[in-house]
Amino acid sequence: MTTPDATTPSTVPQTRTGYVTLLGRPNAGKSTLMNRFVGQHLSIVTARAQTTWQRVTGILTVGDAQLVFLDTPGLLEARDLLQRAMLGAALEALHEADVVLLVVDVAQRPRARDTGRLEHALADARAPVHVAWNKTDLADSATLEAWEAWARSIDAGVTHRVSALTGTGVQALLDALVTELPRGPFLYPEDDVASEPVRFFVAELVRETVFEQYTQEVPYSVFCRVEEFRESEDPLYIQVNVYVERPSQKAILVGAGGHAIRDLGQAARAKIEHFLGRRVYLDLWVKSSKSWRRNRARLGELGFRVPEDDEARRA
Ligand SMILES: Nc1nc2c(ncn2[C@@H]2O[C@H](COP(=O)(O)OP(=O)(O)O)[C@@H](O)[C@H]2O)c(=O)[nH]1
Ligand SMILES: [Mg+2]
Repeated sequence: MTTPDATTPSTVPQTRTGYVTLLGRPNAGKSTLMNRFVGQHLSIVTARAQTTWQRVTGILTVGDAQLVFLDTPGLLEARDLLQRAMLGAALEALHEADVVLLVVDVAQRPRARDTGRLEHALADARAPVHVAWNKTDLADSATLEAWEAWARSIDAGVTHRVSALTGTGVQALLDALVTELPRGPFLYPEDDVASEPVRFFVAELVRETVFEQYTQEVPYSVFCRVEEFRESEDPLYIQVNVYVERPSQKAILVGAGGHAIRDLGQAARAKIEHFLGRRVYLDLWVKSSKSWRRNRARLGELGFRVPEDDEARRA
């Protein structure tokens, strides 16, 4: 290859850049994998399914390549309006992809219900597909072989064995993804890791902590929003409204003598301080917003986009 001289710049950029959309069933490890790629805890991770509600962007610039990862909510059966918005966000990110990265939990055996969902989504993919067999640290060879057989049967794309948790295979996967990126100028400054505002991450860290500290359906009824962010104060003052769907859940969140909300505040504050690298005063206000998961206007205010024509319901 010849080096273009300084006076006549080449019209073909030397850099590669593009969107890598992570797609898969709930709990497959999509968010863990994206965090591993970018080396930061950007997308919330919990042991429970359906915790990523909106898409989260993670940016990685290595050498001449910039990968813009889109972490998405899982491909699920959308029953309520929030789930329809979640599925809509996943399908929208699929359409923006330059490369699709299908993430599969191979600690579980393939079941028709799961593979059917994945096949349905892949039928819509216009970009090249790579498959990450994730959780190989837990998988046995018979299960892996069953998944490989499925991938061959549908001609799914190039497959990679990884563990997002331990990091095994992740570098090789990354190298393979880079080769798929189209040539073009970087979409973001080289040092950027995220595109969402800091407030988004703060609210998500509170929500992640809710998943860790409360059981059953409660975390699925909670949405968090930063209402105030006073940068000039030390410690930094942050007020977060924690919305629940019913007044009875408000009592659960606060707990007897306010113990539960105090524990939530302490644990969330520690995460936010780690994320921001400075001292924080976290002020949590619990509020009730009746059945917000089913309320189109309310979801809109909270930043969700519920598909009008319901592409999500048909999917
Ligand atoms: N053992 C193991 N657990 C994993 C791996 N990747 C993710 N997990 C766990 O699987 C659960 C779901 O992960 P998450 O990233 O939230 O999945 P998502 O719903 O696809 O975004 C969490 O408890 C993770 O710690 C992996 O490679 N190995
Ligand atoms: Mg997730």
